[in-house]
Amino acid sequence: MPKGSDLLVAALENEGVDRIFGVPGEENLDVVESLRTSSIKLILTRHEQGAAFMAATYGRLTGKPGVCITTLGPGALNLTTGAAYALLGGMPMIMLTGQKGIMSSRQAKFQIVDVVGTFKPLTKLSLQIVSTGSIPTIVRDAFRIAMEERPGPVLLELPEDVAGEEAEDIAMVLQHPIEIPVAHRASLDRAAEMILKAKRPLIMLGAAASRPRSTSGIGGFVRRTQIPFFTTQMGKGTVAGGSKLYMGTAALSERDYVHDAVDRADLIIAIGHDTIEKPPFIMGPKGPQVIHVSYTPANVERVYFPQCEVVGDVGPSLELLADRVEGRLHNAGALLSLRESILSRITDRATEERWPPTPQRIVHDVRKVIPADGIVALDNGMYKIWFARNYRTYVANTLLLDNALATMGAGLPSAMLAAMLYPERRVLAVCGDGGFMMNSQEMETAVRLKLNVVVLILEDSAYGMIRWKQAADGFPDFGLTFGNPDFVKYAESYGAKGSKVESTAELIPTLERAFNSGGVHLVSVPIDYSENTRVLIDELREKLNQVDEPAA
Ligand SMILES: Cc1ncc(C[n+]2csc(CCOP(=O)(O)OP(=O)(O)O)c2C)c(N)n1
Ligand SMILES: [Mg+2]
Repeated sequence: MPKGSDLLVAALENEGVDRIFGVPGEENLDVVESLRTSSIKLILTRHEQGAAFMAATYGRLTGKPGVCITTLGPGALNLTTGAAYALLGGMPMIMLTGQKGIMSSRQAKFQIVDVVGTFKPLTKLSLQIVSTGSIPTIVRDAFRIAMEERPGPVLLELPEDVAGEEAEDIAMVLQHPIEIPVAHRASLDRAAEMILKAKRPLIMLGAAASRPRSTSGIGGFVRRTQIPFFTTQMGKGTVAGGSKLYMGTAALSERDYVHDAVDRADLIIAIGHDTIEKPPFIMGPKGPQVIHVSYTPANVERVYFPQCEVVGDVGPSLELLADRVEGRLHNAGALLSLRESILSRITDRATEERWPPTPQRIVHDVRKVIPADGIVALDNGMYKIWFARNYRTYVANTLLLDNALATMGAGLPSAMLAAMLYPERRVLAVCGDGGFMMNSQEMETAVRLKLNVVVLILEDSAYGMIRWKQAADGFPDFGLTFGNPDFVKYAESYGAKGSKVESTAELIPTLERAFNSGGVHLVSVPIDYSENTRVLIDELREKLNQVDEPAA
């Protein structure tokens, strides 16, 4: 007779789950035993947070939920940041947590916290399984909910006694394809009319444009309309940045060079924009009209209140919209004349020899060693703005960054997941010396799994982004610096390889060697963050004055 845990694992197999990340506890031992004889691989991590970031990134890259498992109380609570990462980032994920027996327990309240309650605001669904008979339907429902637009995390708590209980051999619920409805004809007609009337239209690609299911249809819309586009940080790559219509990425909310085009546009077609991202532009009473095209209606915010919404499956809806306007747009390229000046300002100082290297130089050199389909996964720090702004992407989901929860600590685990899914591609994690140390213990997991992954650590011995904001806000320099381990020795202690870049010219050859030698390789390089203030504050403020003068 099967046990509850056997039914759970059979239900996961029924969903096509091939691996589960986590740190089991006593309360999961029945599930671990059921996994042992299943087709599912158990991937142990060294912290539950790493497991959650990997599972969420699995969901992000495949569109199917990634699964992680932890014990009750302390283990489950270590999933909170990962749950929030998946919730804000729209990444499908299933979290399985253990619990003491619910029918009777001899351990009183030892280790018990209300996990299901804790996760209610951090998930789309948080539920305790109370009987073996409901397992097949609950699991099927959990996967559907996690995957449905907008995707996100689901938590299922399986108490120890339900897991160990003998159960009837219940049939699994079969899956079937589910299509998302296409936008209503009336909304397409309205949007087409606005596009046909626009004098200076612009397309913006946002976070939901990067969902695996979206990426194919969007390129066609851009090609057929020939309207230039810019992207949000999380919308990079869906349409190749090498395209002649790419105008830039909005890494800041206003005043950057890309905003020269945004500010002049009279219509923005925002495809897949999700207001969990730091605003890519600020709508105001006088600004451009906005058409929101996405799977779900727009959230109305003070900075985002579209005048028209095209809600439905993005690719097919855009195809219908393109049918209505193709060949009839006389102003499609009106803003293209700004492209050259925007893009050339962005690449300023990208080849400078200065030591330590500038962020622009580091982004430039990384691009040189990463092929078009290679994946760069960022942690969170100052360099994220530089990568979002300067790194050109040619393939969807090849720059994995988190502009939603913007948590530190996800760089290494998300890169590891990419390396597991795409062993044939180059994968690079780019981390600050602060963020790397938040989950650096997963180096052991990476070595144990024999992954090919390079980690570039940008050393400034500080929580640089906050230090920069502190200075920009006029506060004295205080409280944000720290010391670092010797990263080469640190890597070696895990059985990984380590290199230190000693001159700017050495960055590319060091990264090349790291990729060519295979395995897990840490490369540390110092970074000259004086560029943060010089460019992102002084230069952009200066530009604003120049723009303002003629108008005054
Ligand atoms: C988990 C978490 N803690 C704190 C922050 C706030 N924060 C954002 S960036 C940053 C500093 C990052 O330092 P580092 O990783 O060294 O990158 P750097 O900016 O120095 O390049 C901090 C503390 C955060 N986003 N996430
Ligand atoms: Mg730092």
